[in-house]
Amino acid sequence: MKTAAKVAAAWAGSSLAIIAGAAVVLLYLGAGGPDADDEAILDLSAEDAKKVQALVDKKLRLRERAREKTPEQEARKQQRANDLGLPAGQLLARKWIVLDLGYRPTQVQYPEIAGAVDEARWSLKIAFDHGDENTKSKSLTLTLADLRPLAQTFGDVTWNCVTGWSTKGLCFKGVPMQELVEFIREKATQEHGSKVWHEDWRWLFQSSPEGYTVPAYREDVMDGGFLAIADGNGDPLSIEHGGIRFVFPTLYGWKSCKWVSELAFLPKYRKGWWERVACHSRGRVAFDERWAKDAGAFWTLLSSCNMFYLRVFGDTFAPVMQISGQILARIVDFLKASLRLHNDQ
Ligand SMILES: Nc1nc2c(c(=O)[nH]1)N[C@H]1C(S)=C(S)[C@@H](COP(=O)(O)O)O[C@H]1N2
Ligand SMILES: [Mo]
Repeated sequence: MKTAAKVAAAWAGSSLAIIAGAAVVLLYLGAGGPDADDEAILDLSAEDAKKVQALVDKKLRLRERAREKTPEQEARKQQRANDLGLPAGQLLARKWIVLDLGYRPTQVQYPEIAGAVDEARWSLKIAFDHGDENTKSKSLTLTLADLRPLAQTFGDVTWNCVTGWSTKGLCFKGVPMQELVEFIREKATQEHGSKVWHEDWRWLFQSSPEGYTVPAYREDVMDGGFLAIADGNGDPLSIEHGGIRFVFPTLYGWKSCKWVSELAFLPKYRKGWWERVACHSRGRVAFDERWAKDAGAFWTLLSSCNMFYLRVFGDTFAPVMQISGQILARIVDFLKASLRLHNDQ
């Protein structure tokens, strides 16, 4: 097939998937709305009630069976991944794909990184507000001058996106999480005394100026994670790949915030952009932690479409995925706003 025909076919297919997907999201969000009828009152004879119960049981059994994978299916999935040296359920993309909501930090919101990171003006805010008097509006600002002396080289990182593509062999210069946290702890104590830093933080909550937010669990980010300040050669990362951004190799890509501008170290879980509609709280690659429990079916369907296209069209599919993803992000944003369901907290 000619490339143009392939792209057109991929487009048509993914548009359909998105429209179907949006309908399902709408249903899913709508069904969880405040006026869902939880306990319908039925007036059935004992015999009819039995029949209904039998039907329901049968449906439930069918659903269970559809969910279970046979050991052979599991093994095949694992084997396919092993052949590529990738985690289960991932396919190799030759290039490091740029993937985000399509909202880029603008000149107005974030002059430091519009176009390219203005390294002299870049800063990262650490917010310590824990809702008490000691920490109220207390914060800290880190600059690149703070971070550069702490940077190390990270070679051969594999990038795993939750939608099923992976890239191998990425290299970075970055500040290891341990060093970053220790630096923040010391600087916070120096500037604000001992009460702002909570030793027992559990979640790293990352935000960027265009509105992306994402929580990542302490143990996971400490497991080889780092704040990337340059590529392996020491050149700045492109703005498309997030300029100065987090990289958490044990987690799926959505946990690593691009253009990160603010951090909070939280004692309790708080959902971010994707966790509100689709994604798992932890997101560990080794445990296949992709989707939130009740949203799994829809997103599994959508990412299967994605995998299908990736398998058939290879990297030709990347721009289609990017644009479809951006359209999907707009739909989700619209639904979030209009249904006002699923609060951030
Ligand atoms: N600010 C921001 N960070 C983000 C995203 C985003 O949309 N906005 N997308 C996430 C997702 S889903 C992935 S896979 C990676 C993609 O990073 P890349 O574009 O450098 O491949 O960034 C993550 N971080
Ligand atoms: Mo992703």
